Amino acid sequence: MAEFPPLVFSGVQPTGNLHLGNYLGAIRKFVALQEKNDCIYCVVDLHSLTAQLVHDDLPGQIRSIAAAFIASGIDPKAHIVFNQSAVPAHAELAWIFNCVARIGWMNRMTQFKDKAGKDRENASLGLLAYPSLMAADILAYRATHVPVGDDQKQHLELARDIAMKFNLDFAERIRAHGKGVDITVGEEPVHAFFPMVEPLIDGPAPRVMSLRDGTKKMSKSDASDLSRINLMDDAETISRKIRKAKTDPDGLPSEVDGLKGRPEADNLVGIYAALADLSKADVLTQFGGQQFSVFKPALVDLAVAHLAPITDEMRRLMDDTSHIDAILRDGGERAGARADAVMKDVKDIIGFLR
Ligand code: AQP
Repeated sequence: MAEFPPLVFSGVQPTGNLHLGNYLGAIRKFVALQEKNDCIYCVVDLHSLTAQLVHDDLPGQIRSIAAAFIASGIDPKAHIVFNQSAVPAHAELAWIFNCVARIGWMNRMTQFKDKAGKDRENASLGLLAYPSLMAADILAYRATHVPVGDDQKQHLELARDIAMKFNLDFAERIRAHGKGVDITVGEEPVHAFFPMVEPLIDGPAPRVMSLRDGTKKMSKSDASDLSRINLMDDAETISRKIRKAKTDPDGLPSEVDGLKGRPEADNLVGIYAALADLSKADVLTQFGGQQFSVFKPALVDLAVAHLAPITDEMRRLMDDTSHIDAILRDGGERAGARADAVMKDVKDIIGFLR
């Protein structure tokens, strides 16, 4: 049976300081995946309007995400790095997906519920439709694999639902235009135009939690800067934040089971494991029975050693914006050409004259 050619796509919003959660949940995976895959990495600036309509320095924010990608090791020549608004196909396909997706699907999204809060009537339509644009980002390239943090899992399930509904509703036309690929979904054979995207979420820290509250995810929008380690933090700041990180009075357990019901300890062990490329069990073999007064300094050293070169390179890249802008422009042109080819087929399948 034919398969969609593997293609990795993911994006990061330019909505504030990138933090360790963004890095471990997403950017570090982007870097690892580029060794063996064709990859497209996007600064999703259209999405950022759902968080805040008027930004103080959107160009600077966009450049800083691109700089983080490149400083972390993404190769913008071998792959594609660009900003979403440079490729109109994202918004165009999102409109079509708004007509495919059901309002009930959107209303069930936990991120919408969290971000809209109690005053849902006053949330923007864009915030509700965010997952539809995210599906368009991925499917405008017919991408097959999406590295993301655990918080995006539900949105990717919705992208699959949108792809499936499009495939089924337009099945005859997809066949008539000779544009489909025979795939199996569950047990069912489907002649699909859009692939069923696979989330790539695993790892020891798929959801990095706040340093102040191990039950809340580390987030750009948390009011407390002590809750997160920013990629631009210097060594002294990282050290202060980890030393102040909330913990419980017990030492570290020797087994992973002993982290149950101890979210803060679990989080710090997960961060250590992810940074050291170890499992949590390996970390506990090393530190089981030790107090946080021993573990935290080791975590500081590891985090600083890992992040300092990235921070330095980001600062260097941000000093010469023309270099970043050239990378984004070139990436936008190459992404645009690929997305336009997909959009031509989408328009033929739907029946738009072009
Ligand atoms: N705490 C996290 N742990 C693991 N992965 C995370 N990601 C975000 N937070 C964590 C992953 O980072 C990628 C880019 O995220 P984004 O900027 O596009 O959106 P977000 O999830 O809304 O990020 P934030 O920091 O949490 O922002 P706010 O505060 O605005 O909500 C995604 O792959 C995401 O999974």
